[in-house]
Amino acid sequence: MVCKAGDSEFDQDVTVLSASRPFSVALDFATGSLTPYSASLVRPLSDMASAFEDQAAVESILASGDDPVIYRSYYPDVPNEPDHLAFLTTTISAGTVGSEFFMTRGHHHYRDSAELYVGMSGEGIMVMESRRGDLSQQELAPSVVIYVPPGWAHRTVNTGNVPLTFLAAYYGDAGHDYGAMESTGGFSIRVYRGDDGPQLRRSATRDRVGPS
Ligand code: S6P
Ligand code: ZN
Repeated sequence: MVCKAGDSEFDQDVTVLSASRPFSVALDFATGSLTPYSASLVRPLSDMASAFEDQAAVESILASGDDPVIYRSYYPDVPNEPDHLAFLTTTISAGTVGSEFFMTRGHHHYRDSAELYVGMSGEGIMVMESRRGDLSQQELAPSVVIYVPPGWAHRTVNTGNVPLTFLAAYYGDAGHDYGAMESTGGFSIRVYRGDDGPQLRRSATRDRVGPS
């Protein structure tokens, strides 16, 4: 669900920015909100149901009438052009679907290009997977900066009991490609709540869905 300036309950805080001139925004490290922002995206479970491994758990949550917000992002108005630096904040709620932690959908960039993440509050794990299948996991926490090299798909997982907020900056023309990972059943590893903390295990859905 994408909300543009002018159609959300936060309208009173929205000012249309112009990135043709310098601008600044206020960043709330606890909530992840940008003030002002130009657009926001709210991703409920029903919007990304297939991302989670335990489909019975997904159906059970949705059948109960609940549709938790998995994450929310705030965007300033930066053009999708090569010389611009796009950035946004994301807040992932705390929780699990079955035992799998709430997480982002995860993507490649259409143009393989680097991205920078800065942790603001909460704790989590970034799962990264290169086009040739190399894997990396990095802990994301306040003041931690994570460099995502070109060609590495990335997904962020909230492994804590409070919301995980972070800022990400990437090339304006990078684009977001969700299909490349989803067409093969998603990332090779998933993050679950274990008795002694987060557990990373091989995904059962990986390669179950193959390109046709
Ligand atoms: C953008 C950057 C992040 C994600 C956000 C949501 O390039 O990687 O800001 O967009 O965390 O993730 P996703 O995979 O659902 O778009
Ligand atoms: Zn990205």
